[in-house]
Formats: sequence, structure tokens, C-alpha cells
Amino acid sequence: MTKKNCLIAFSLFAACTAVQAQNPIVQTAYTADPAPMVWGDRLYLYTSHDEDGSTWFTMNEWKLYSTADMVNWTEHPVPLSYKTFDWAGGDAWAAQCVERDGKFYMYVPVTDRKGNTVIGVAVADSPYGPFHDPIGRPLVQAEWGNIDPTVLVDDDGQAYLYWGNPDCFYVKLNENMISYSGDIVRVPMTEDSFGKREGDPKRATLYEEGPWLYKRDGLYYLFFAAGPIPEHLGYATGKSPMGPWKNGGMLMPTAGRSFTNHPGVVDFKGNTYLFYHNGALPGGDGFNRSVCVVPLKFNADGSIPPVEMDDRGIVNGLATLCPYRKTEAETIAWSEGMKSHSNSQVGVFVTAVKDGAYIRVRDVDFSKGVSKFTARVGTTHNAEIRMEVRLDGKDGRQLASIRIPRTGGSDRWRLVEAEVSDVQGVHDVYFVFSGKAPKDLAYFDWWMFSE
Ligand code: FUB
Repeated sequence: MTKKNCLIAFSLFAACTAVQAQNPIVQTAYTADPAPMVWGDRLYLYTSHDEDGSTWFTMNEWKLYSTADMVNWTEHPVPLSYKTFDWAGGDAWAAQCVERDGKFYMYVPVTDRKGNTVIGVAVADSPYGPFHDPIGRPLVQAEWGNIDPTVLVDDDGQAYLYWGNPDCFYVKLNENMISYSGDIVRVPMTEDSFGKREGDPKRATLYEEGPWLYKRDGLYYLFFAAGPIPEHLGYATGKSPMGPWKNGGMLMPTAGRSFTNHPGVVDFKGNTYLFYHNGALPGGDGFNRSVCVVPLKFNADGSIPPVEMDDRGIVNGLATLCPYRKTEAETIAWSEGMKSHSNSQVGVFVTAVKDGAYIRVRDVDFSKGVSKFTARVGTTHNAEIRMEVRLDGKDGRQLASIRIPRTGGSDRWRLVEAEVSDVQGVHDVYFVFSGKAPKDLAYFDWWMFSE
């Protein structure tokens, strides 16, 4: 198939595919506080991580996902834990990673061993980490409420760090990105900048937390989580990264079973996206949150039409996925009944936790045909556990049905193969697990097709 024919097939396929949920974009764990970063041709999404079944902000580490197409998301090993900071006692809350001169800096709020909220910085040579603490102490240790750092490196090279709840602060970072110069500035909390809040002497404006700095066409944006609780999202604009800020009004109304929200805005492949979180996964609530994404549009004057939370997410992917090289099982457009884990043998892998669990991978381009399917799998059960490979639906055409070999543990794996034929064009691929077992039917590391 020529590239042009393939593009036509892909467009037809995209038009014919029924719109299915794509939000939340991670279903294998609870994620919150999205912090997108574009580097090269991928979008990296750093998130905080609500431990399953949390009844408070029980958060010990940050997670990392990436995508090339905005519909298939790959989970990567945990890039950073609060334990990396010798002086930290916990609370791995809303972080942001930025790149400068080939180094990656993660700005994180944590609670120190004395119980103060402080901001740390960690550095790595790759977006995947490993991140380490270059200064051995907090970067910012000011008044109370040092949470939710956001950083913008402006076009002139000056970097700005904003953060804070209930007030918003900023400071100018030095070129080394791990120190700052000048005083910490408290942003004037005025009605003109952030809108008026009634009845709370500590908070005169709608600003609550979760600032996110962004620049577009010479205009600076300060997105933020706005109160009172349950939060909505708001934004303010300014002609300088130091303000003054002018309230832009409602960005995203309160919805979605979480009393917090958190904006993350980024440009990727010609589009702008707003990441946020809610409690939309099964079991979800204010302490078991999930990251979602919607496209963001701008008016000619730079203002932003409000956007609603939307479980459709990104409907059309930006690229197809090549099936002729290994794809990690944790590359997922949508899944149900799957959880992600990692170990030292294989890194991140996924487990089917119930009969009928499945993974959907979108927009797989089979233009070179197929002859064989290979996957790395295992189970601890003697019972018959199967993985079916299907096209375009969990009940769609079956390409293969593979009995998962009993390997005895997720540290022991086997390759399985099946002959497959007669597939052309662009399809969604489904991996559907079946069998009777008390828990954790099977584990799955990677898959590929041969031409
Ligand atoms: O995730 C913990 C805290 O909840 C964040 O730091 C806030 O922005 C809110 O999302």
C-alpha cells in the first residue's frame, strides 16, 4: 500500500470508528495533577499517583506516560519518588518537568521531615530519569503552602517558578535551574487578576492552587485551580511573566467526582491540549483521581472559550502505530480490568485482573500484511487462561486465541506465537483475557506482528 493510500484508509477508518471513551487516559492506575511536556516528537505526561483505595492524598511517587499520537499512551517506569530526597517525609503532590539544554528538571512539592510543605528539584539526563537531587535540600522553603510548582523558561532564557496555595508566589530561577536569585514575590491577589471570592477572609480571590504557566503569541497565561471547593479551572493573562495578571474567567466548570482539579496546557504537533483530572474511573473520587485531556481552542484576542470535561477525549489520533516492532503491553488507548506493575526483570507490564479484561490499541497500520503474532506473557494458574487477539472491537474478528502458559510468577515469562493472516489497512487491536482464576489471570509484557 502506498503512503497516500494508507492515509486514505486511515482517514476512512477514523471516520467510521464509533466514538468510544478515551478519558481518563490512564485506566491502569489512579493518576492526578497532569504535567505535560513535549520533547522531540513525543508528549511526556508526568502525573502524581493516588494509591488505590486512598482516603486522603496518599501519594508517594510520580508516574510517567508518553504518546506520539495522543490516543495510545505508554507507561514508563516511575521517574521519581519522594524518597529520592533524603530530607523529604512524603506527599508527592503536583509536579512539573521542564527541559533546558538537554537536561530535565522536575520541580516537586513534598513535605519535609519537619512537616513543612517545600519545593524540591530533581535533575536527569533523560525525560525518563533517573532523577537525582542535585542540591540535597529544598529549593524553596518559604511560608506555608509551598505546593504545585510550575516553571516556564521564557524565550529570553529567564526561567520563572510559580507555586502556592492559598497565595501564589513566583521567583526567578537562575540559568542552572536549581537555584534562584532575587526575592520571592507574592502575586497580588486581586479581584482583577483572579476574580472575586465571597465569604473567605483567607482567600479574597478565586485562585486556589495548581498554577500552570504557558506562553502563546507573546501573551502569558496563568492557569489555575479555582475555588471554592469543588474546584473549577480558571485562567489569567499578562503581558509579562511577572504579571500584572488579568482574570480570564471560567475555563472548565466543576464536574467529575473530584473536589480538586489541576490544569496542564501544552502545544503538540500543531494543537493545544488541556490536561485536567477528575474521579471518573470506577472507584474514583477526590482521592482516587484520573487524568484526562481535551483540545483547547483560543479566540483571536487570546481569550479561551470554556471547555467541559468530556469522556470522549481525543477522538482522532495524530499518527498510526507500527505493529512490526515490539510494542509494550502498557501502550494502551483504553482498557478495562487491567492494572500496571513493574519489576526489575521486564520494567512495566500489565496484569489482567478479571475474566473479560481487555486492552484496546488504536490505529494500528497493517499495510504490510501479517504472518505471525508474538507476545511475552505468563500466568500463575493451572486453569485455562486465554488471550484473544481481535480487530476493531472486543467482540471483533478473532485473529488468534492463545493459551497463556503457566510460568509461575511475573518474574518468569514465556514467548507465545500464533499464525495470523489476511489483515490489511488500519485497525484497532484488542487483547481480551478470559479464564477462571481467583485473581490476576495473566500478565503481559509486549506484543508484535511479523510482516
Ligand atoms: O494532588 C495533591 C494536591 O491536590 C495537589 O497538589 C493540588 O493541586 C490538588 O490537585
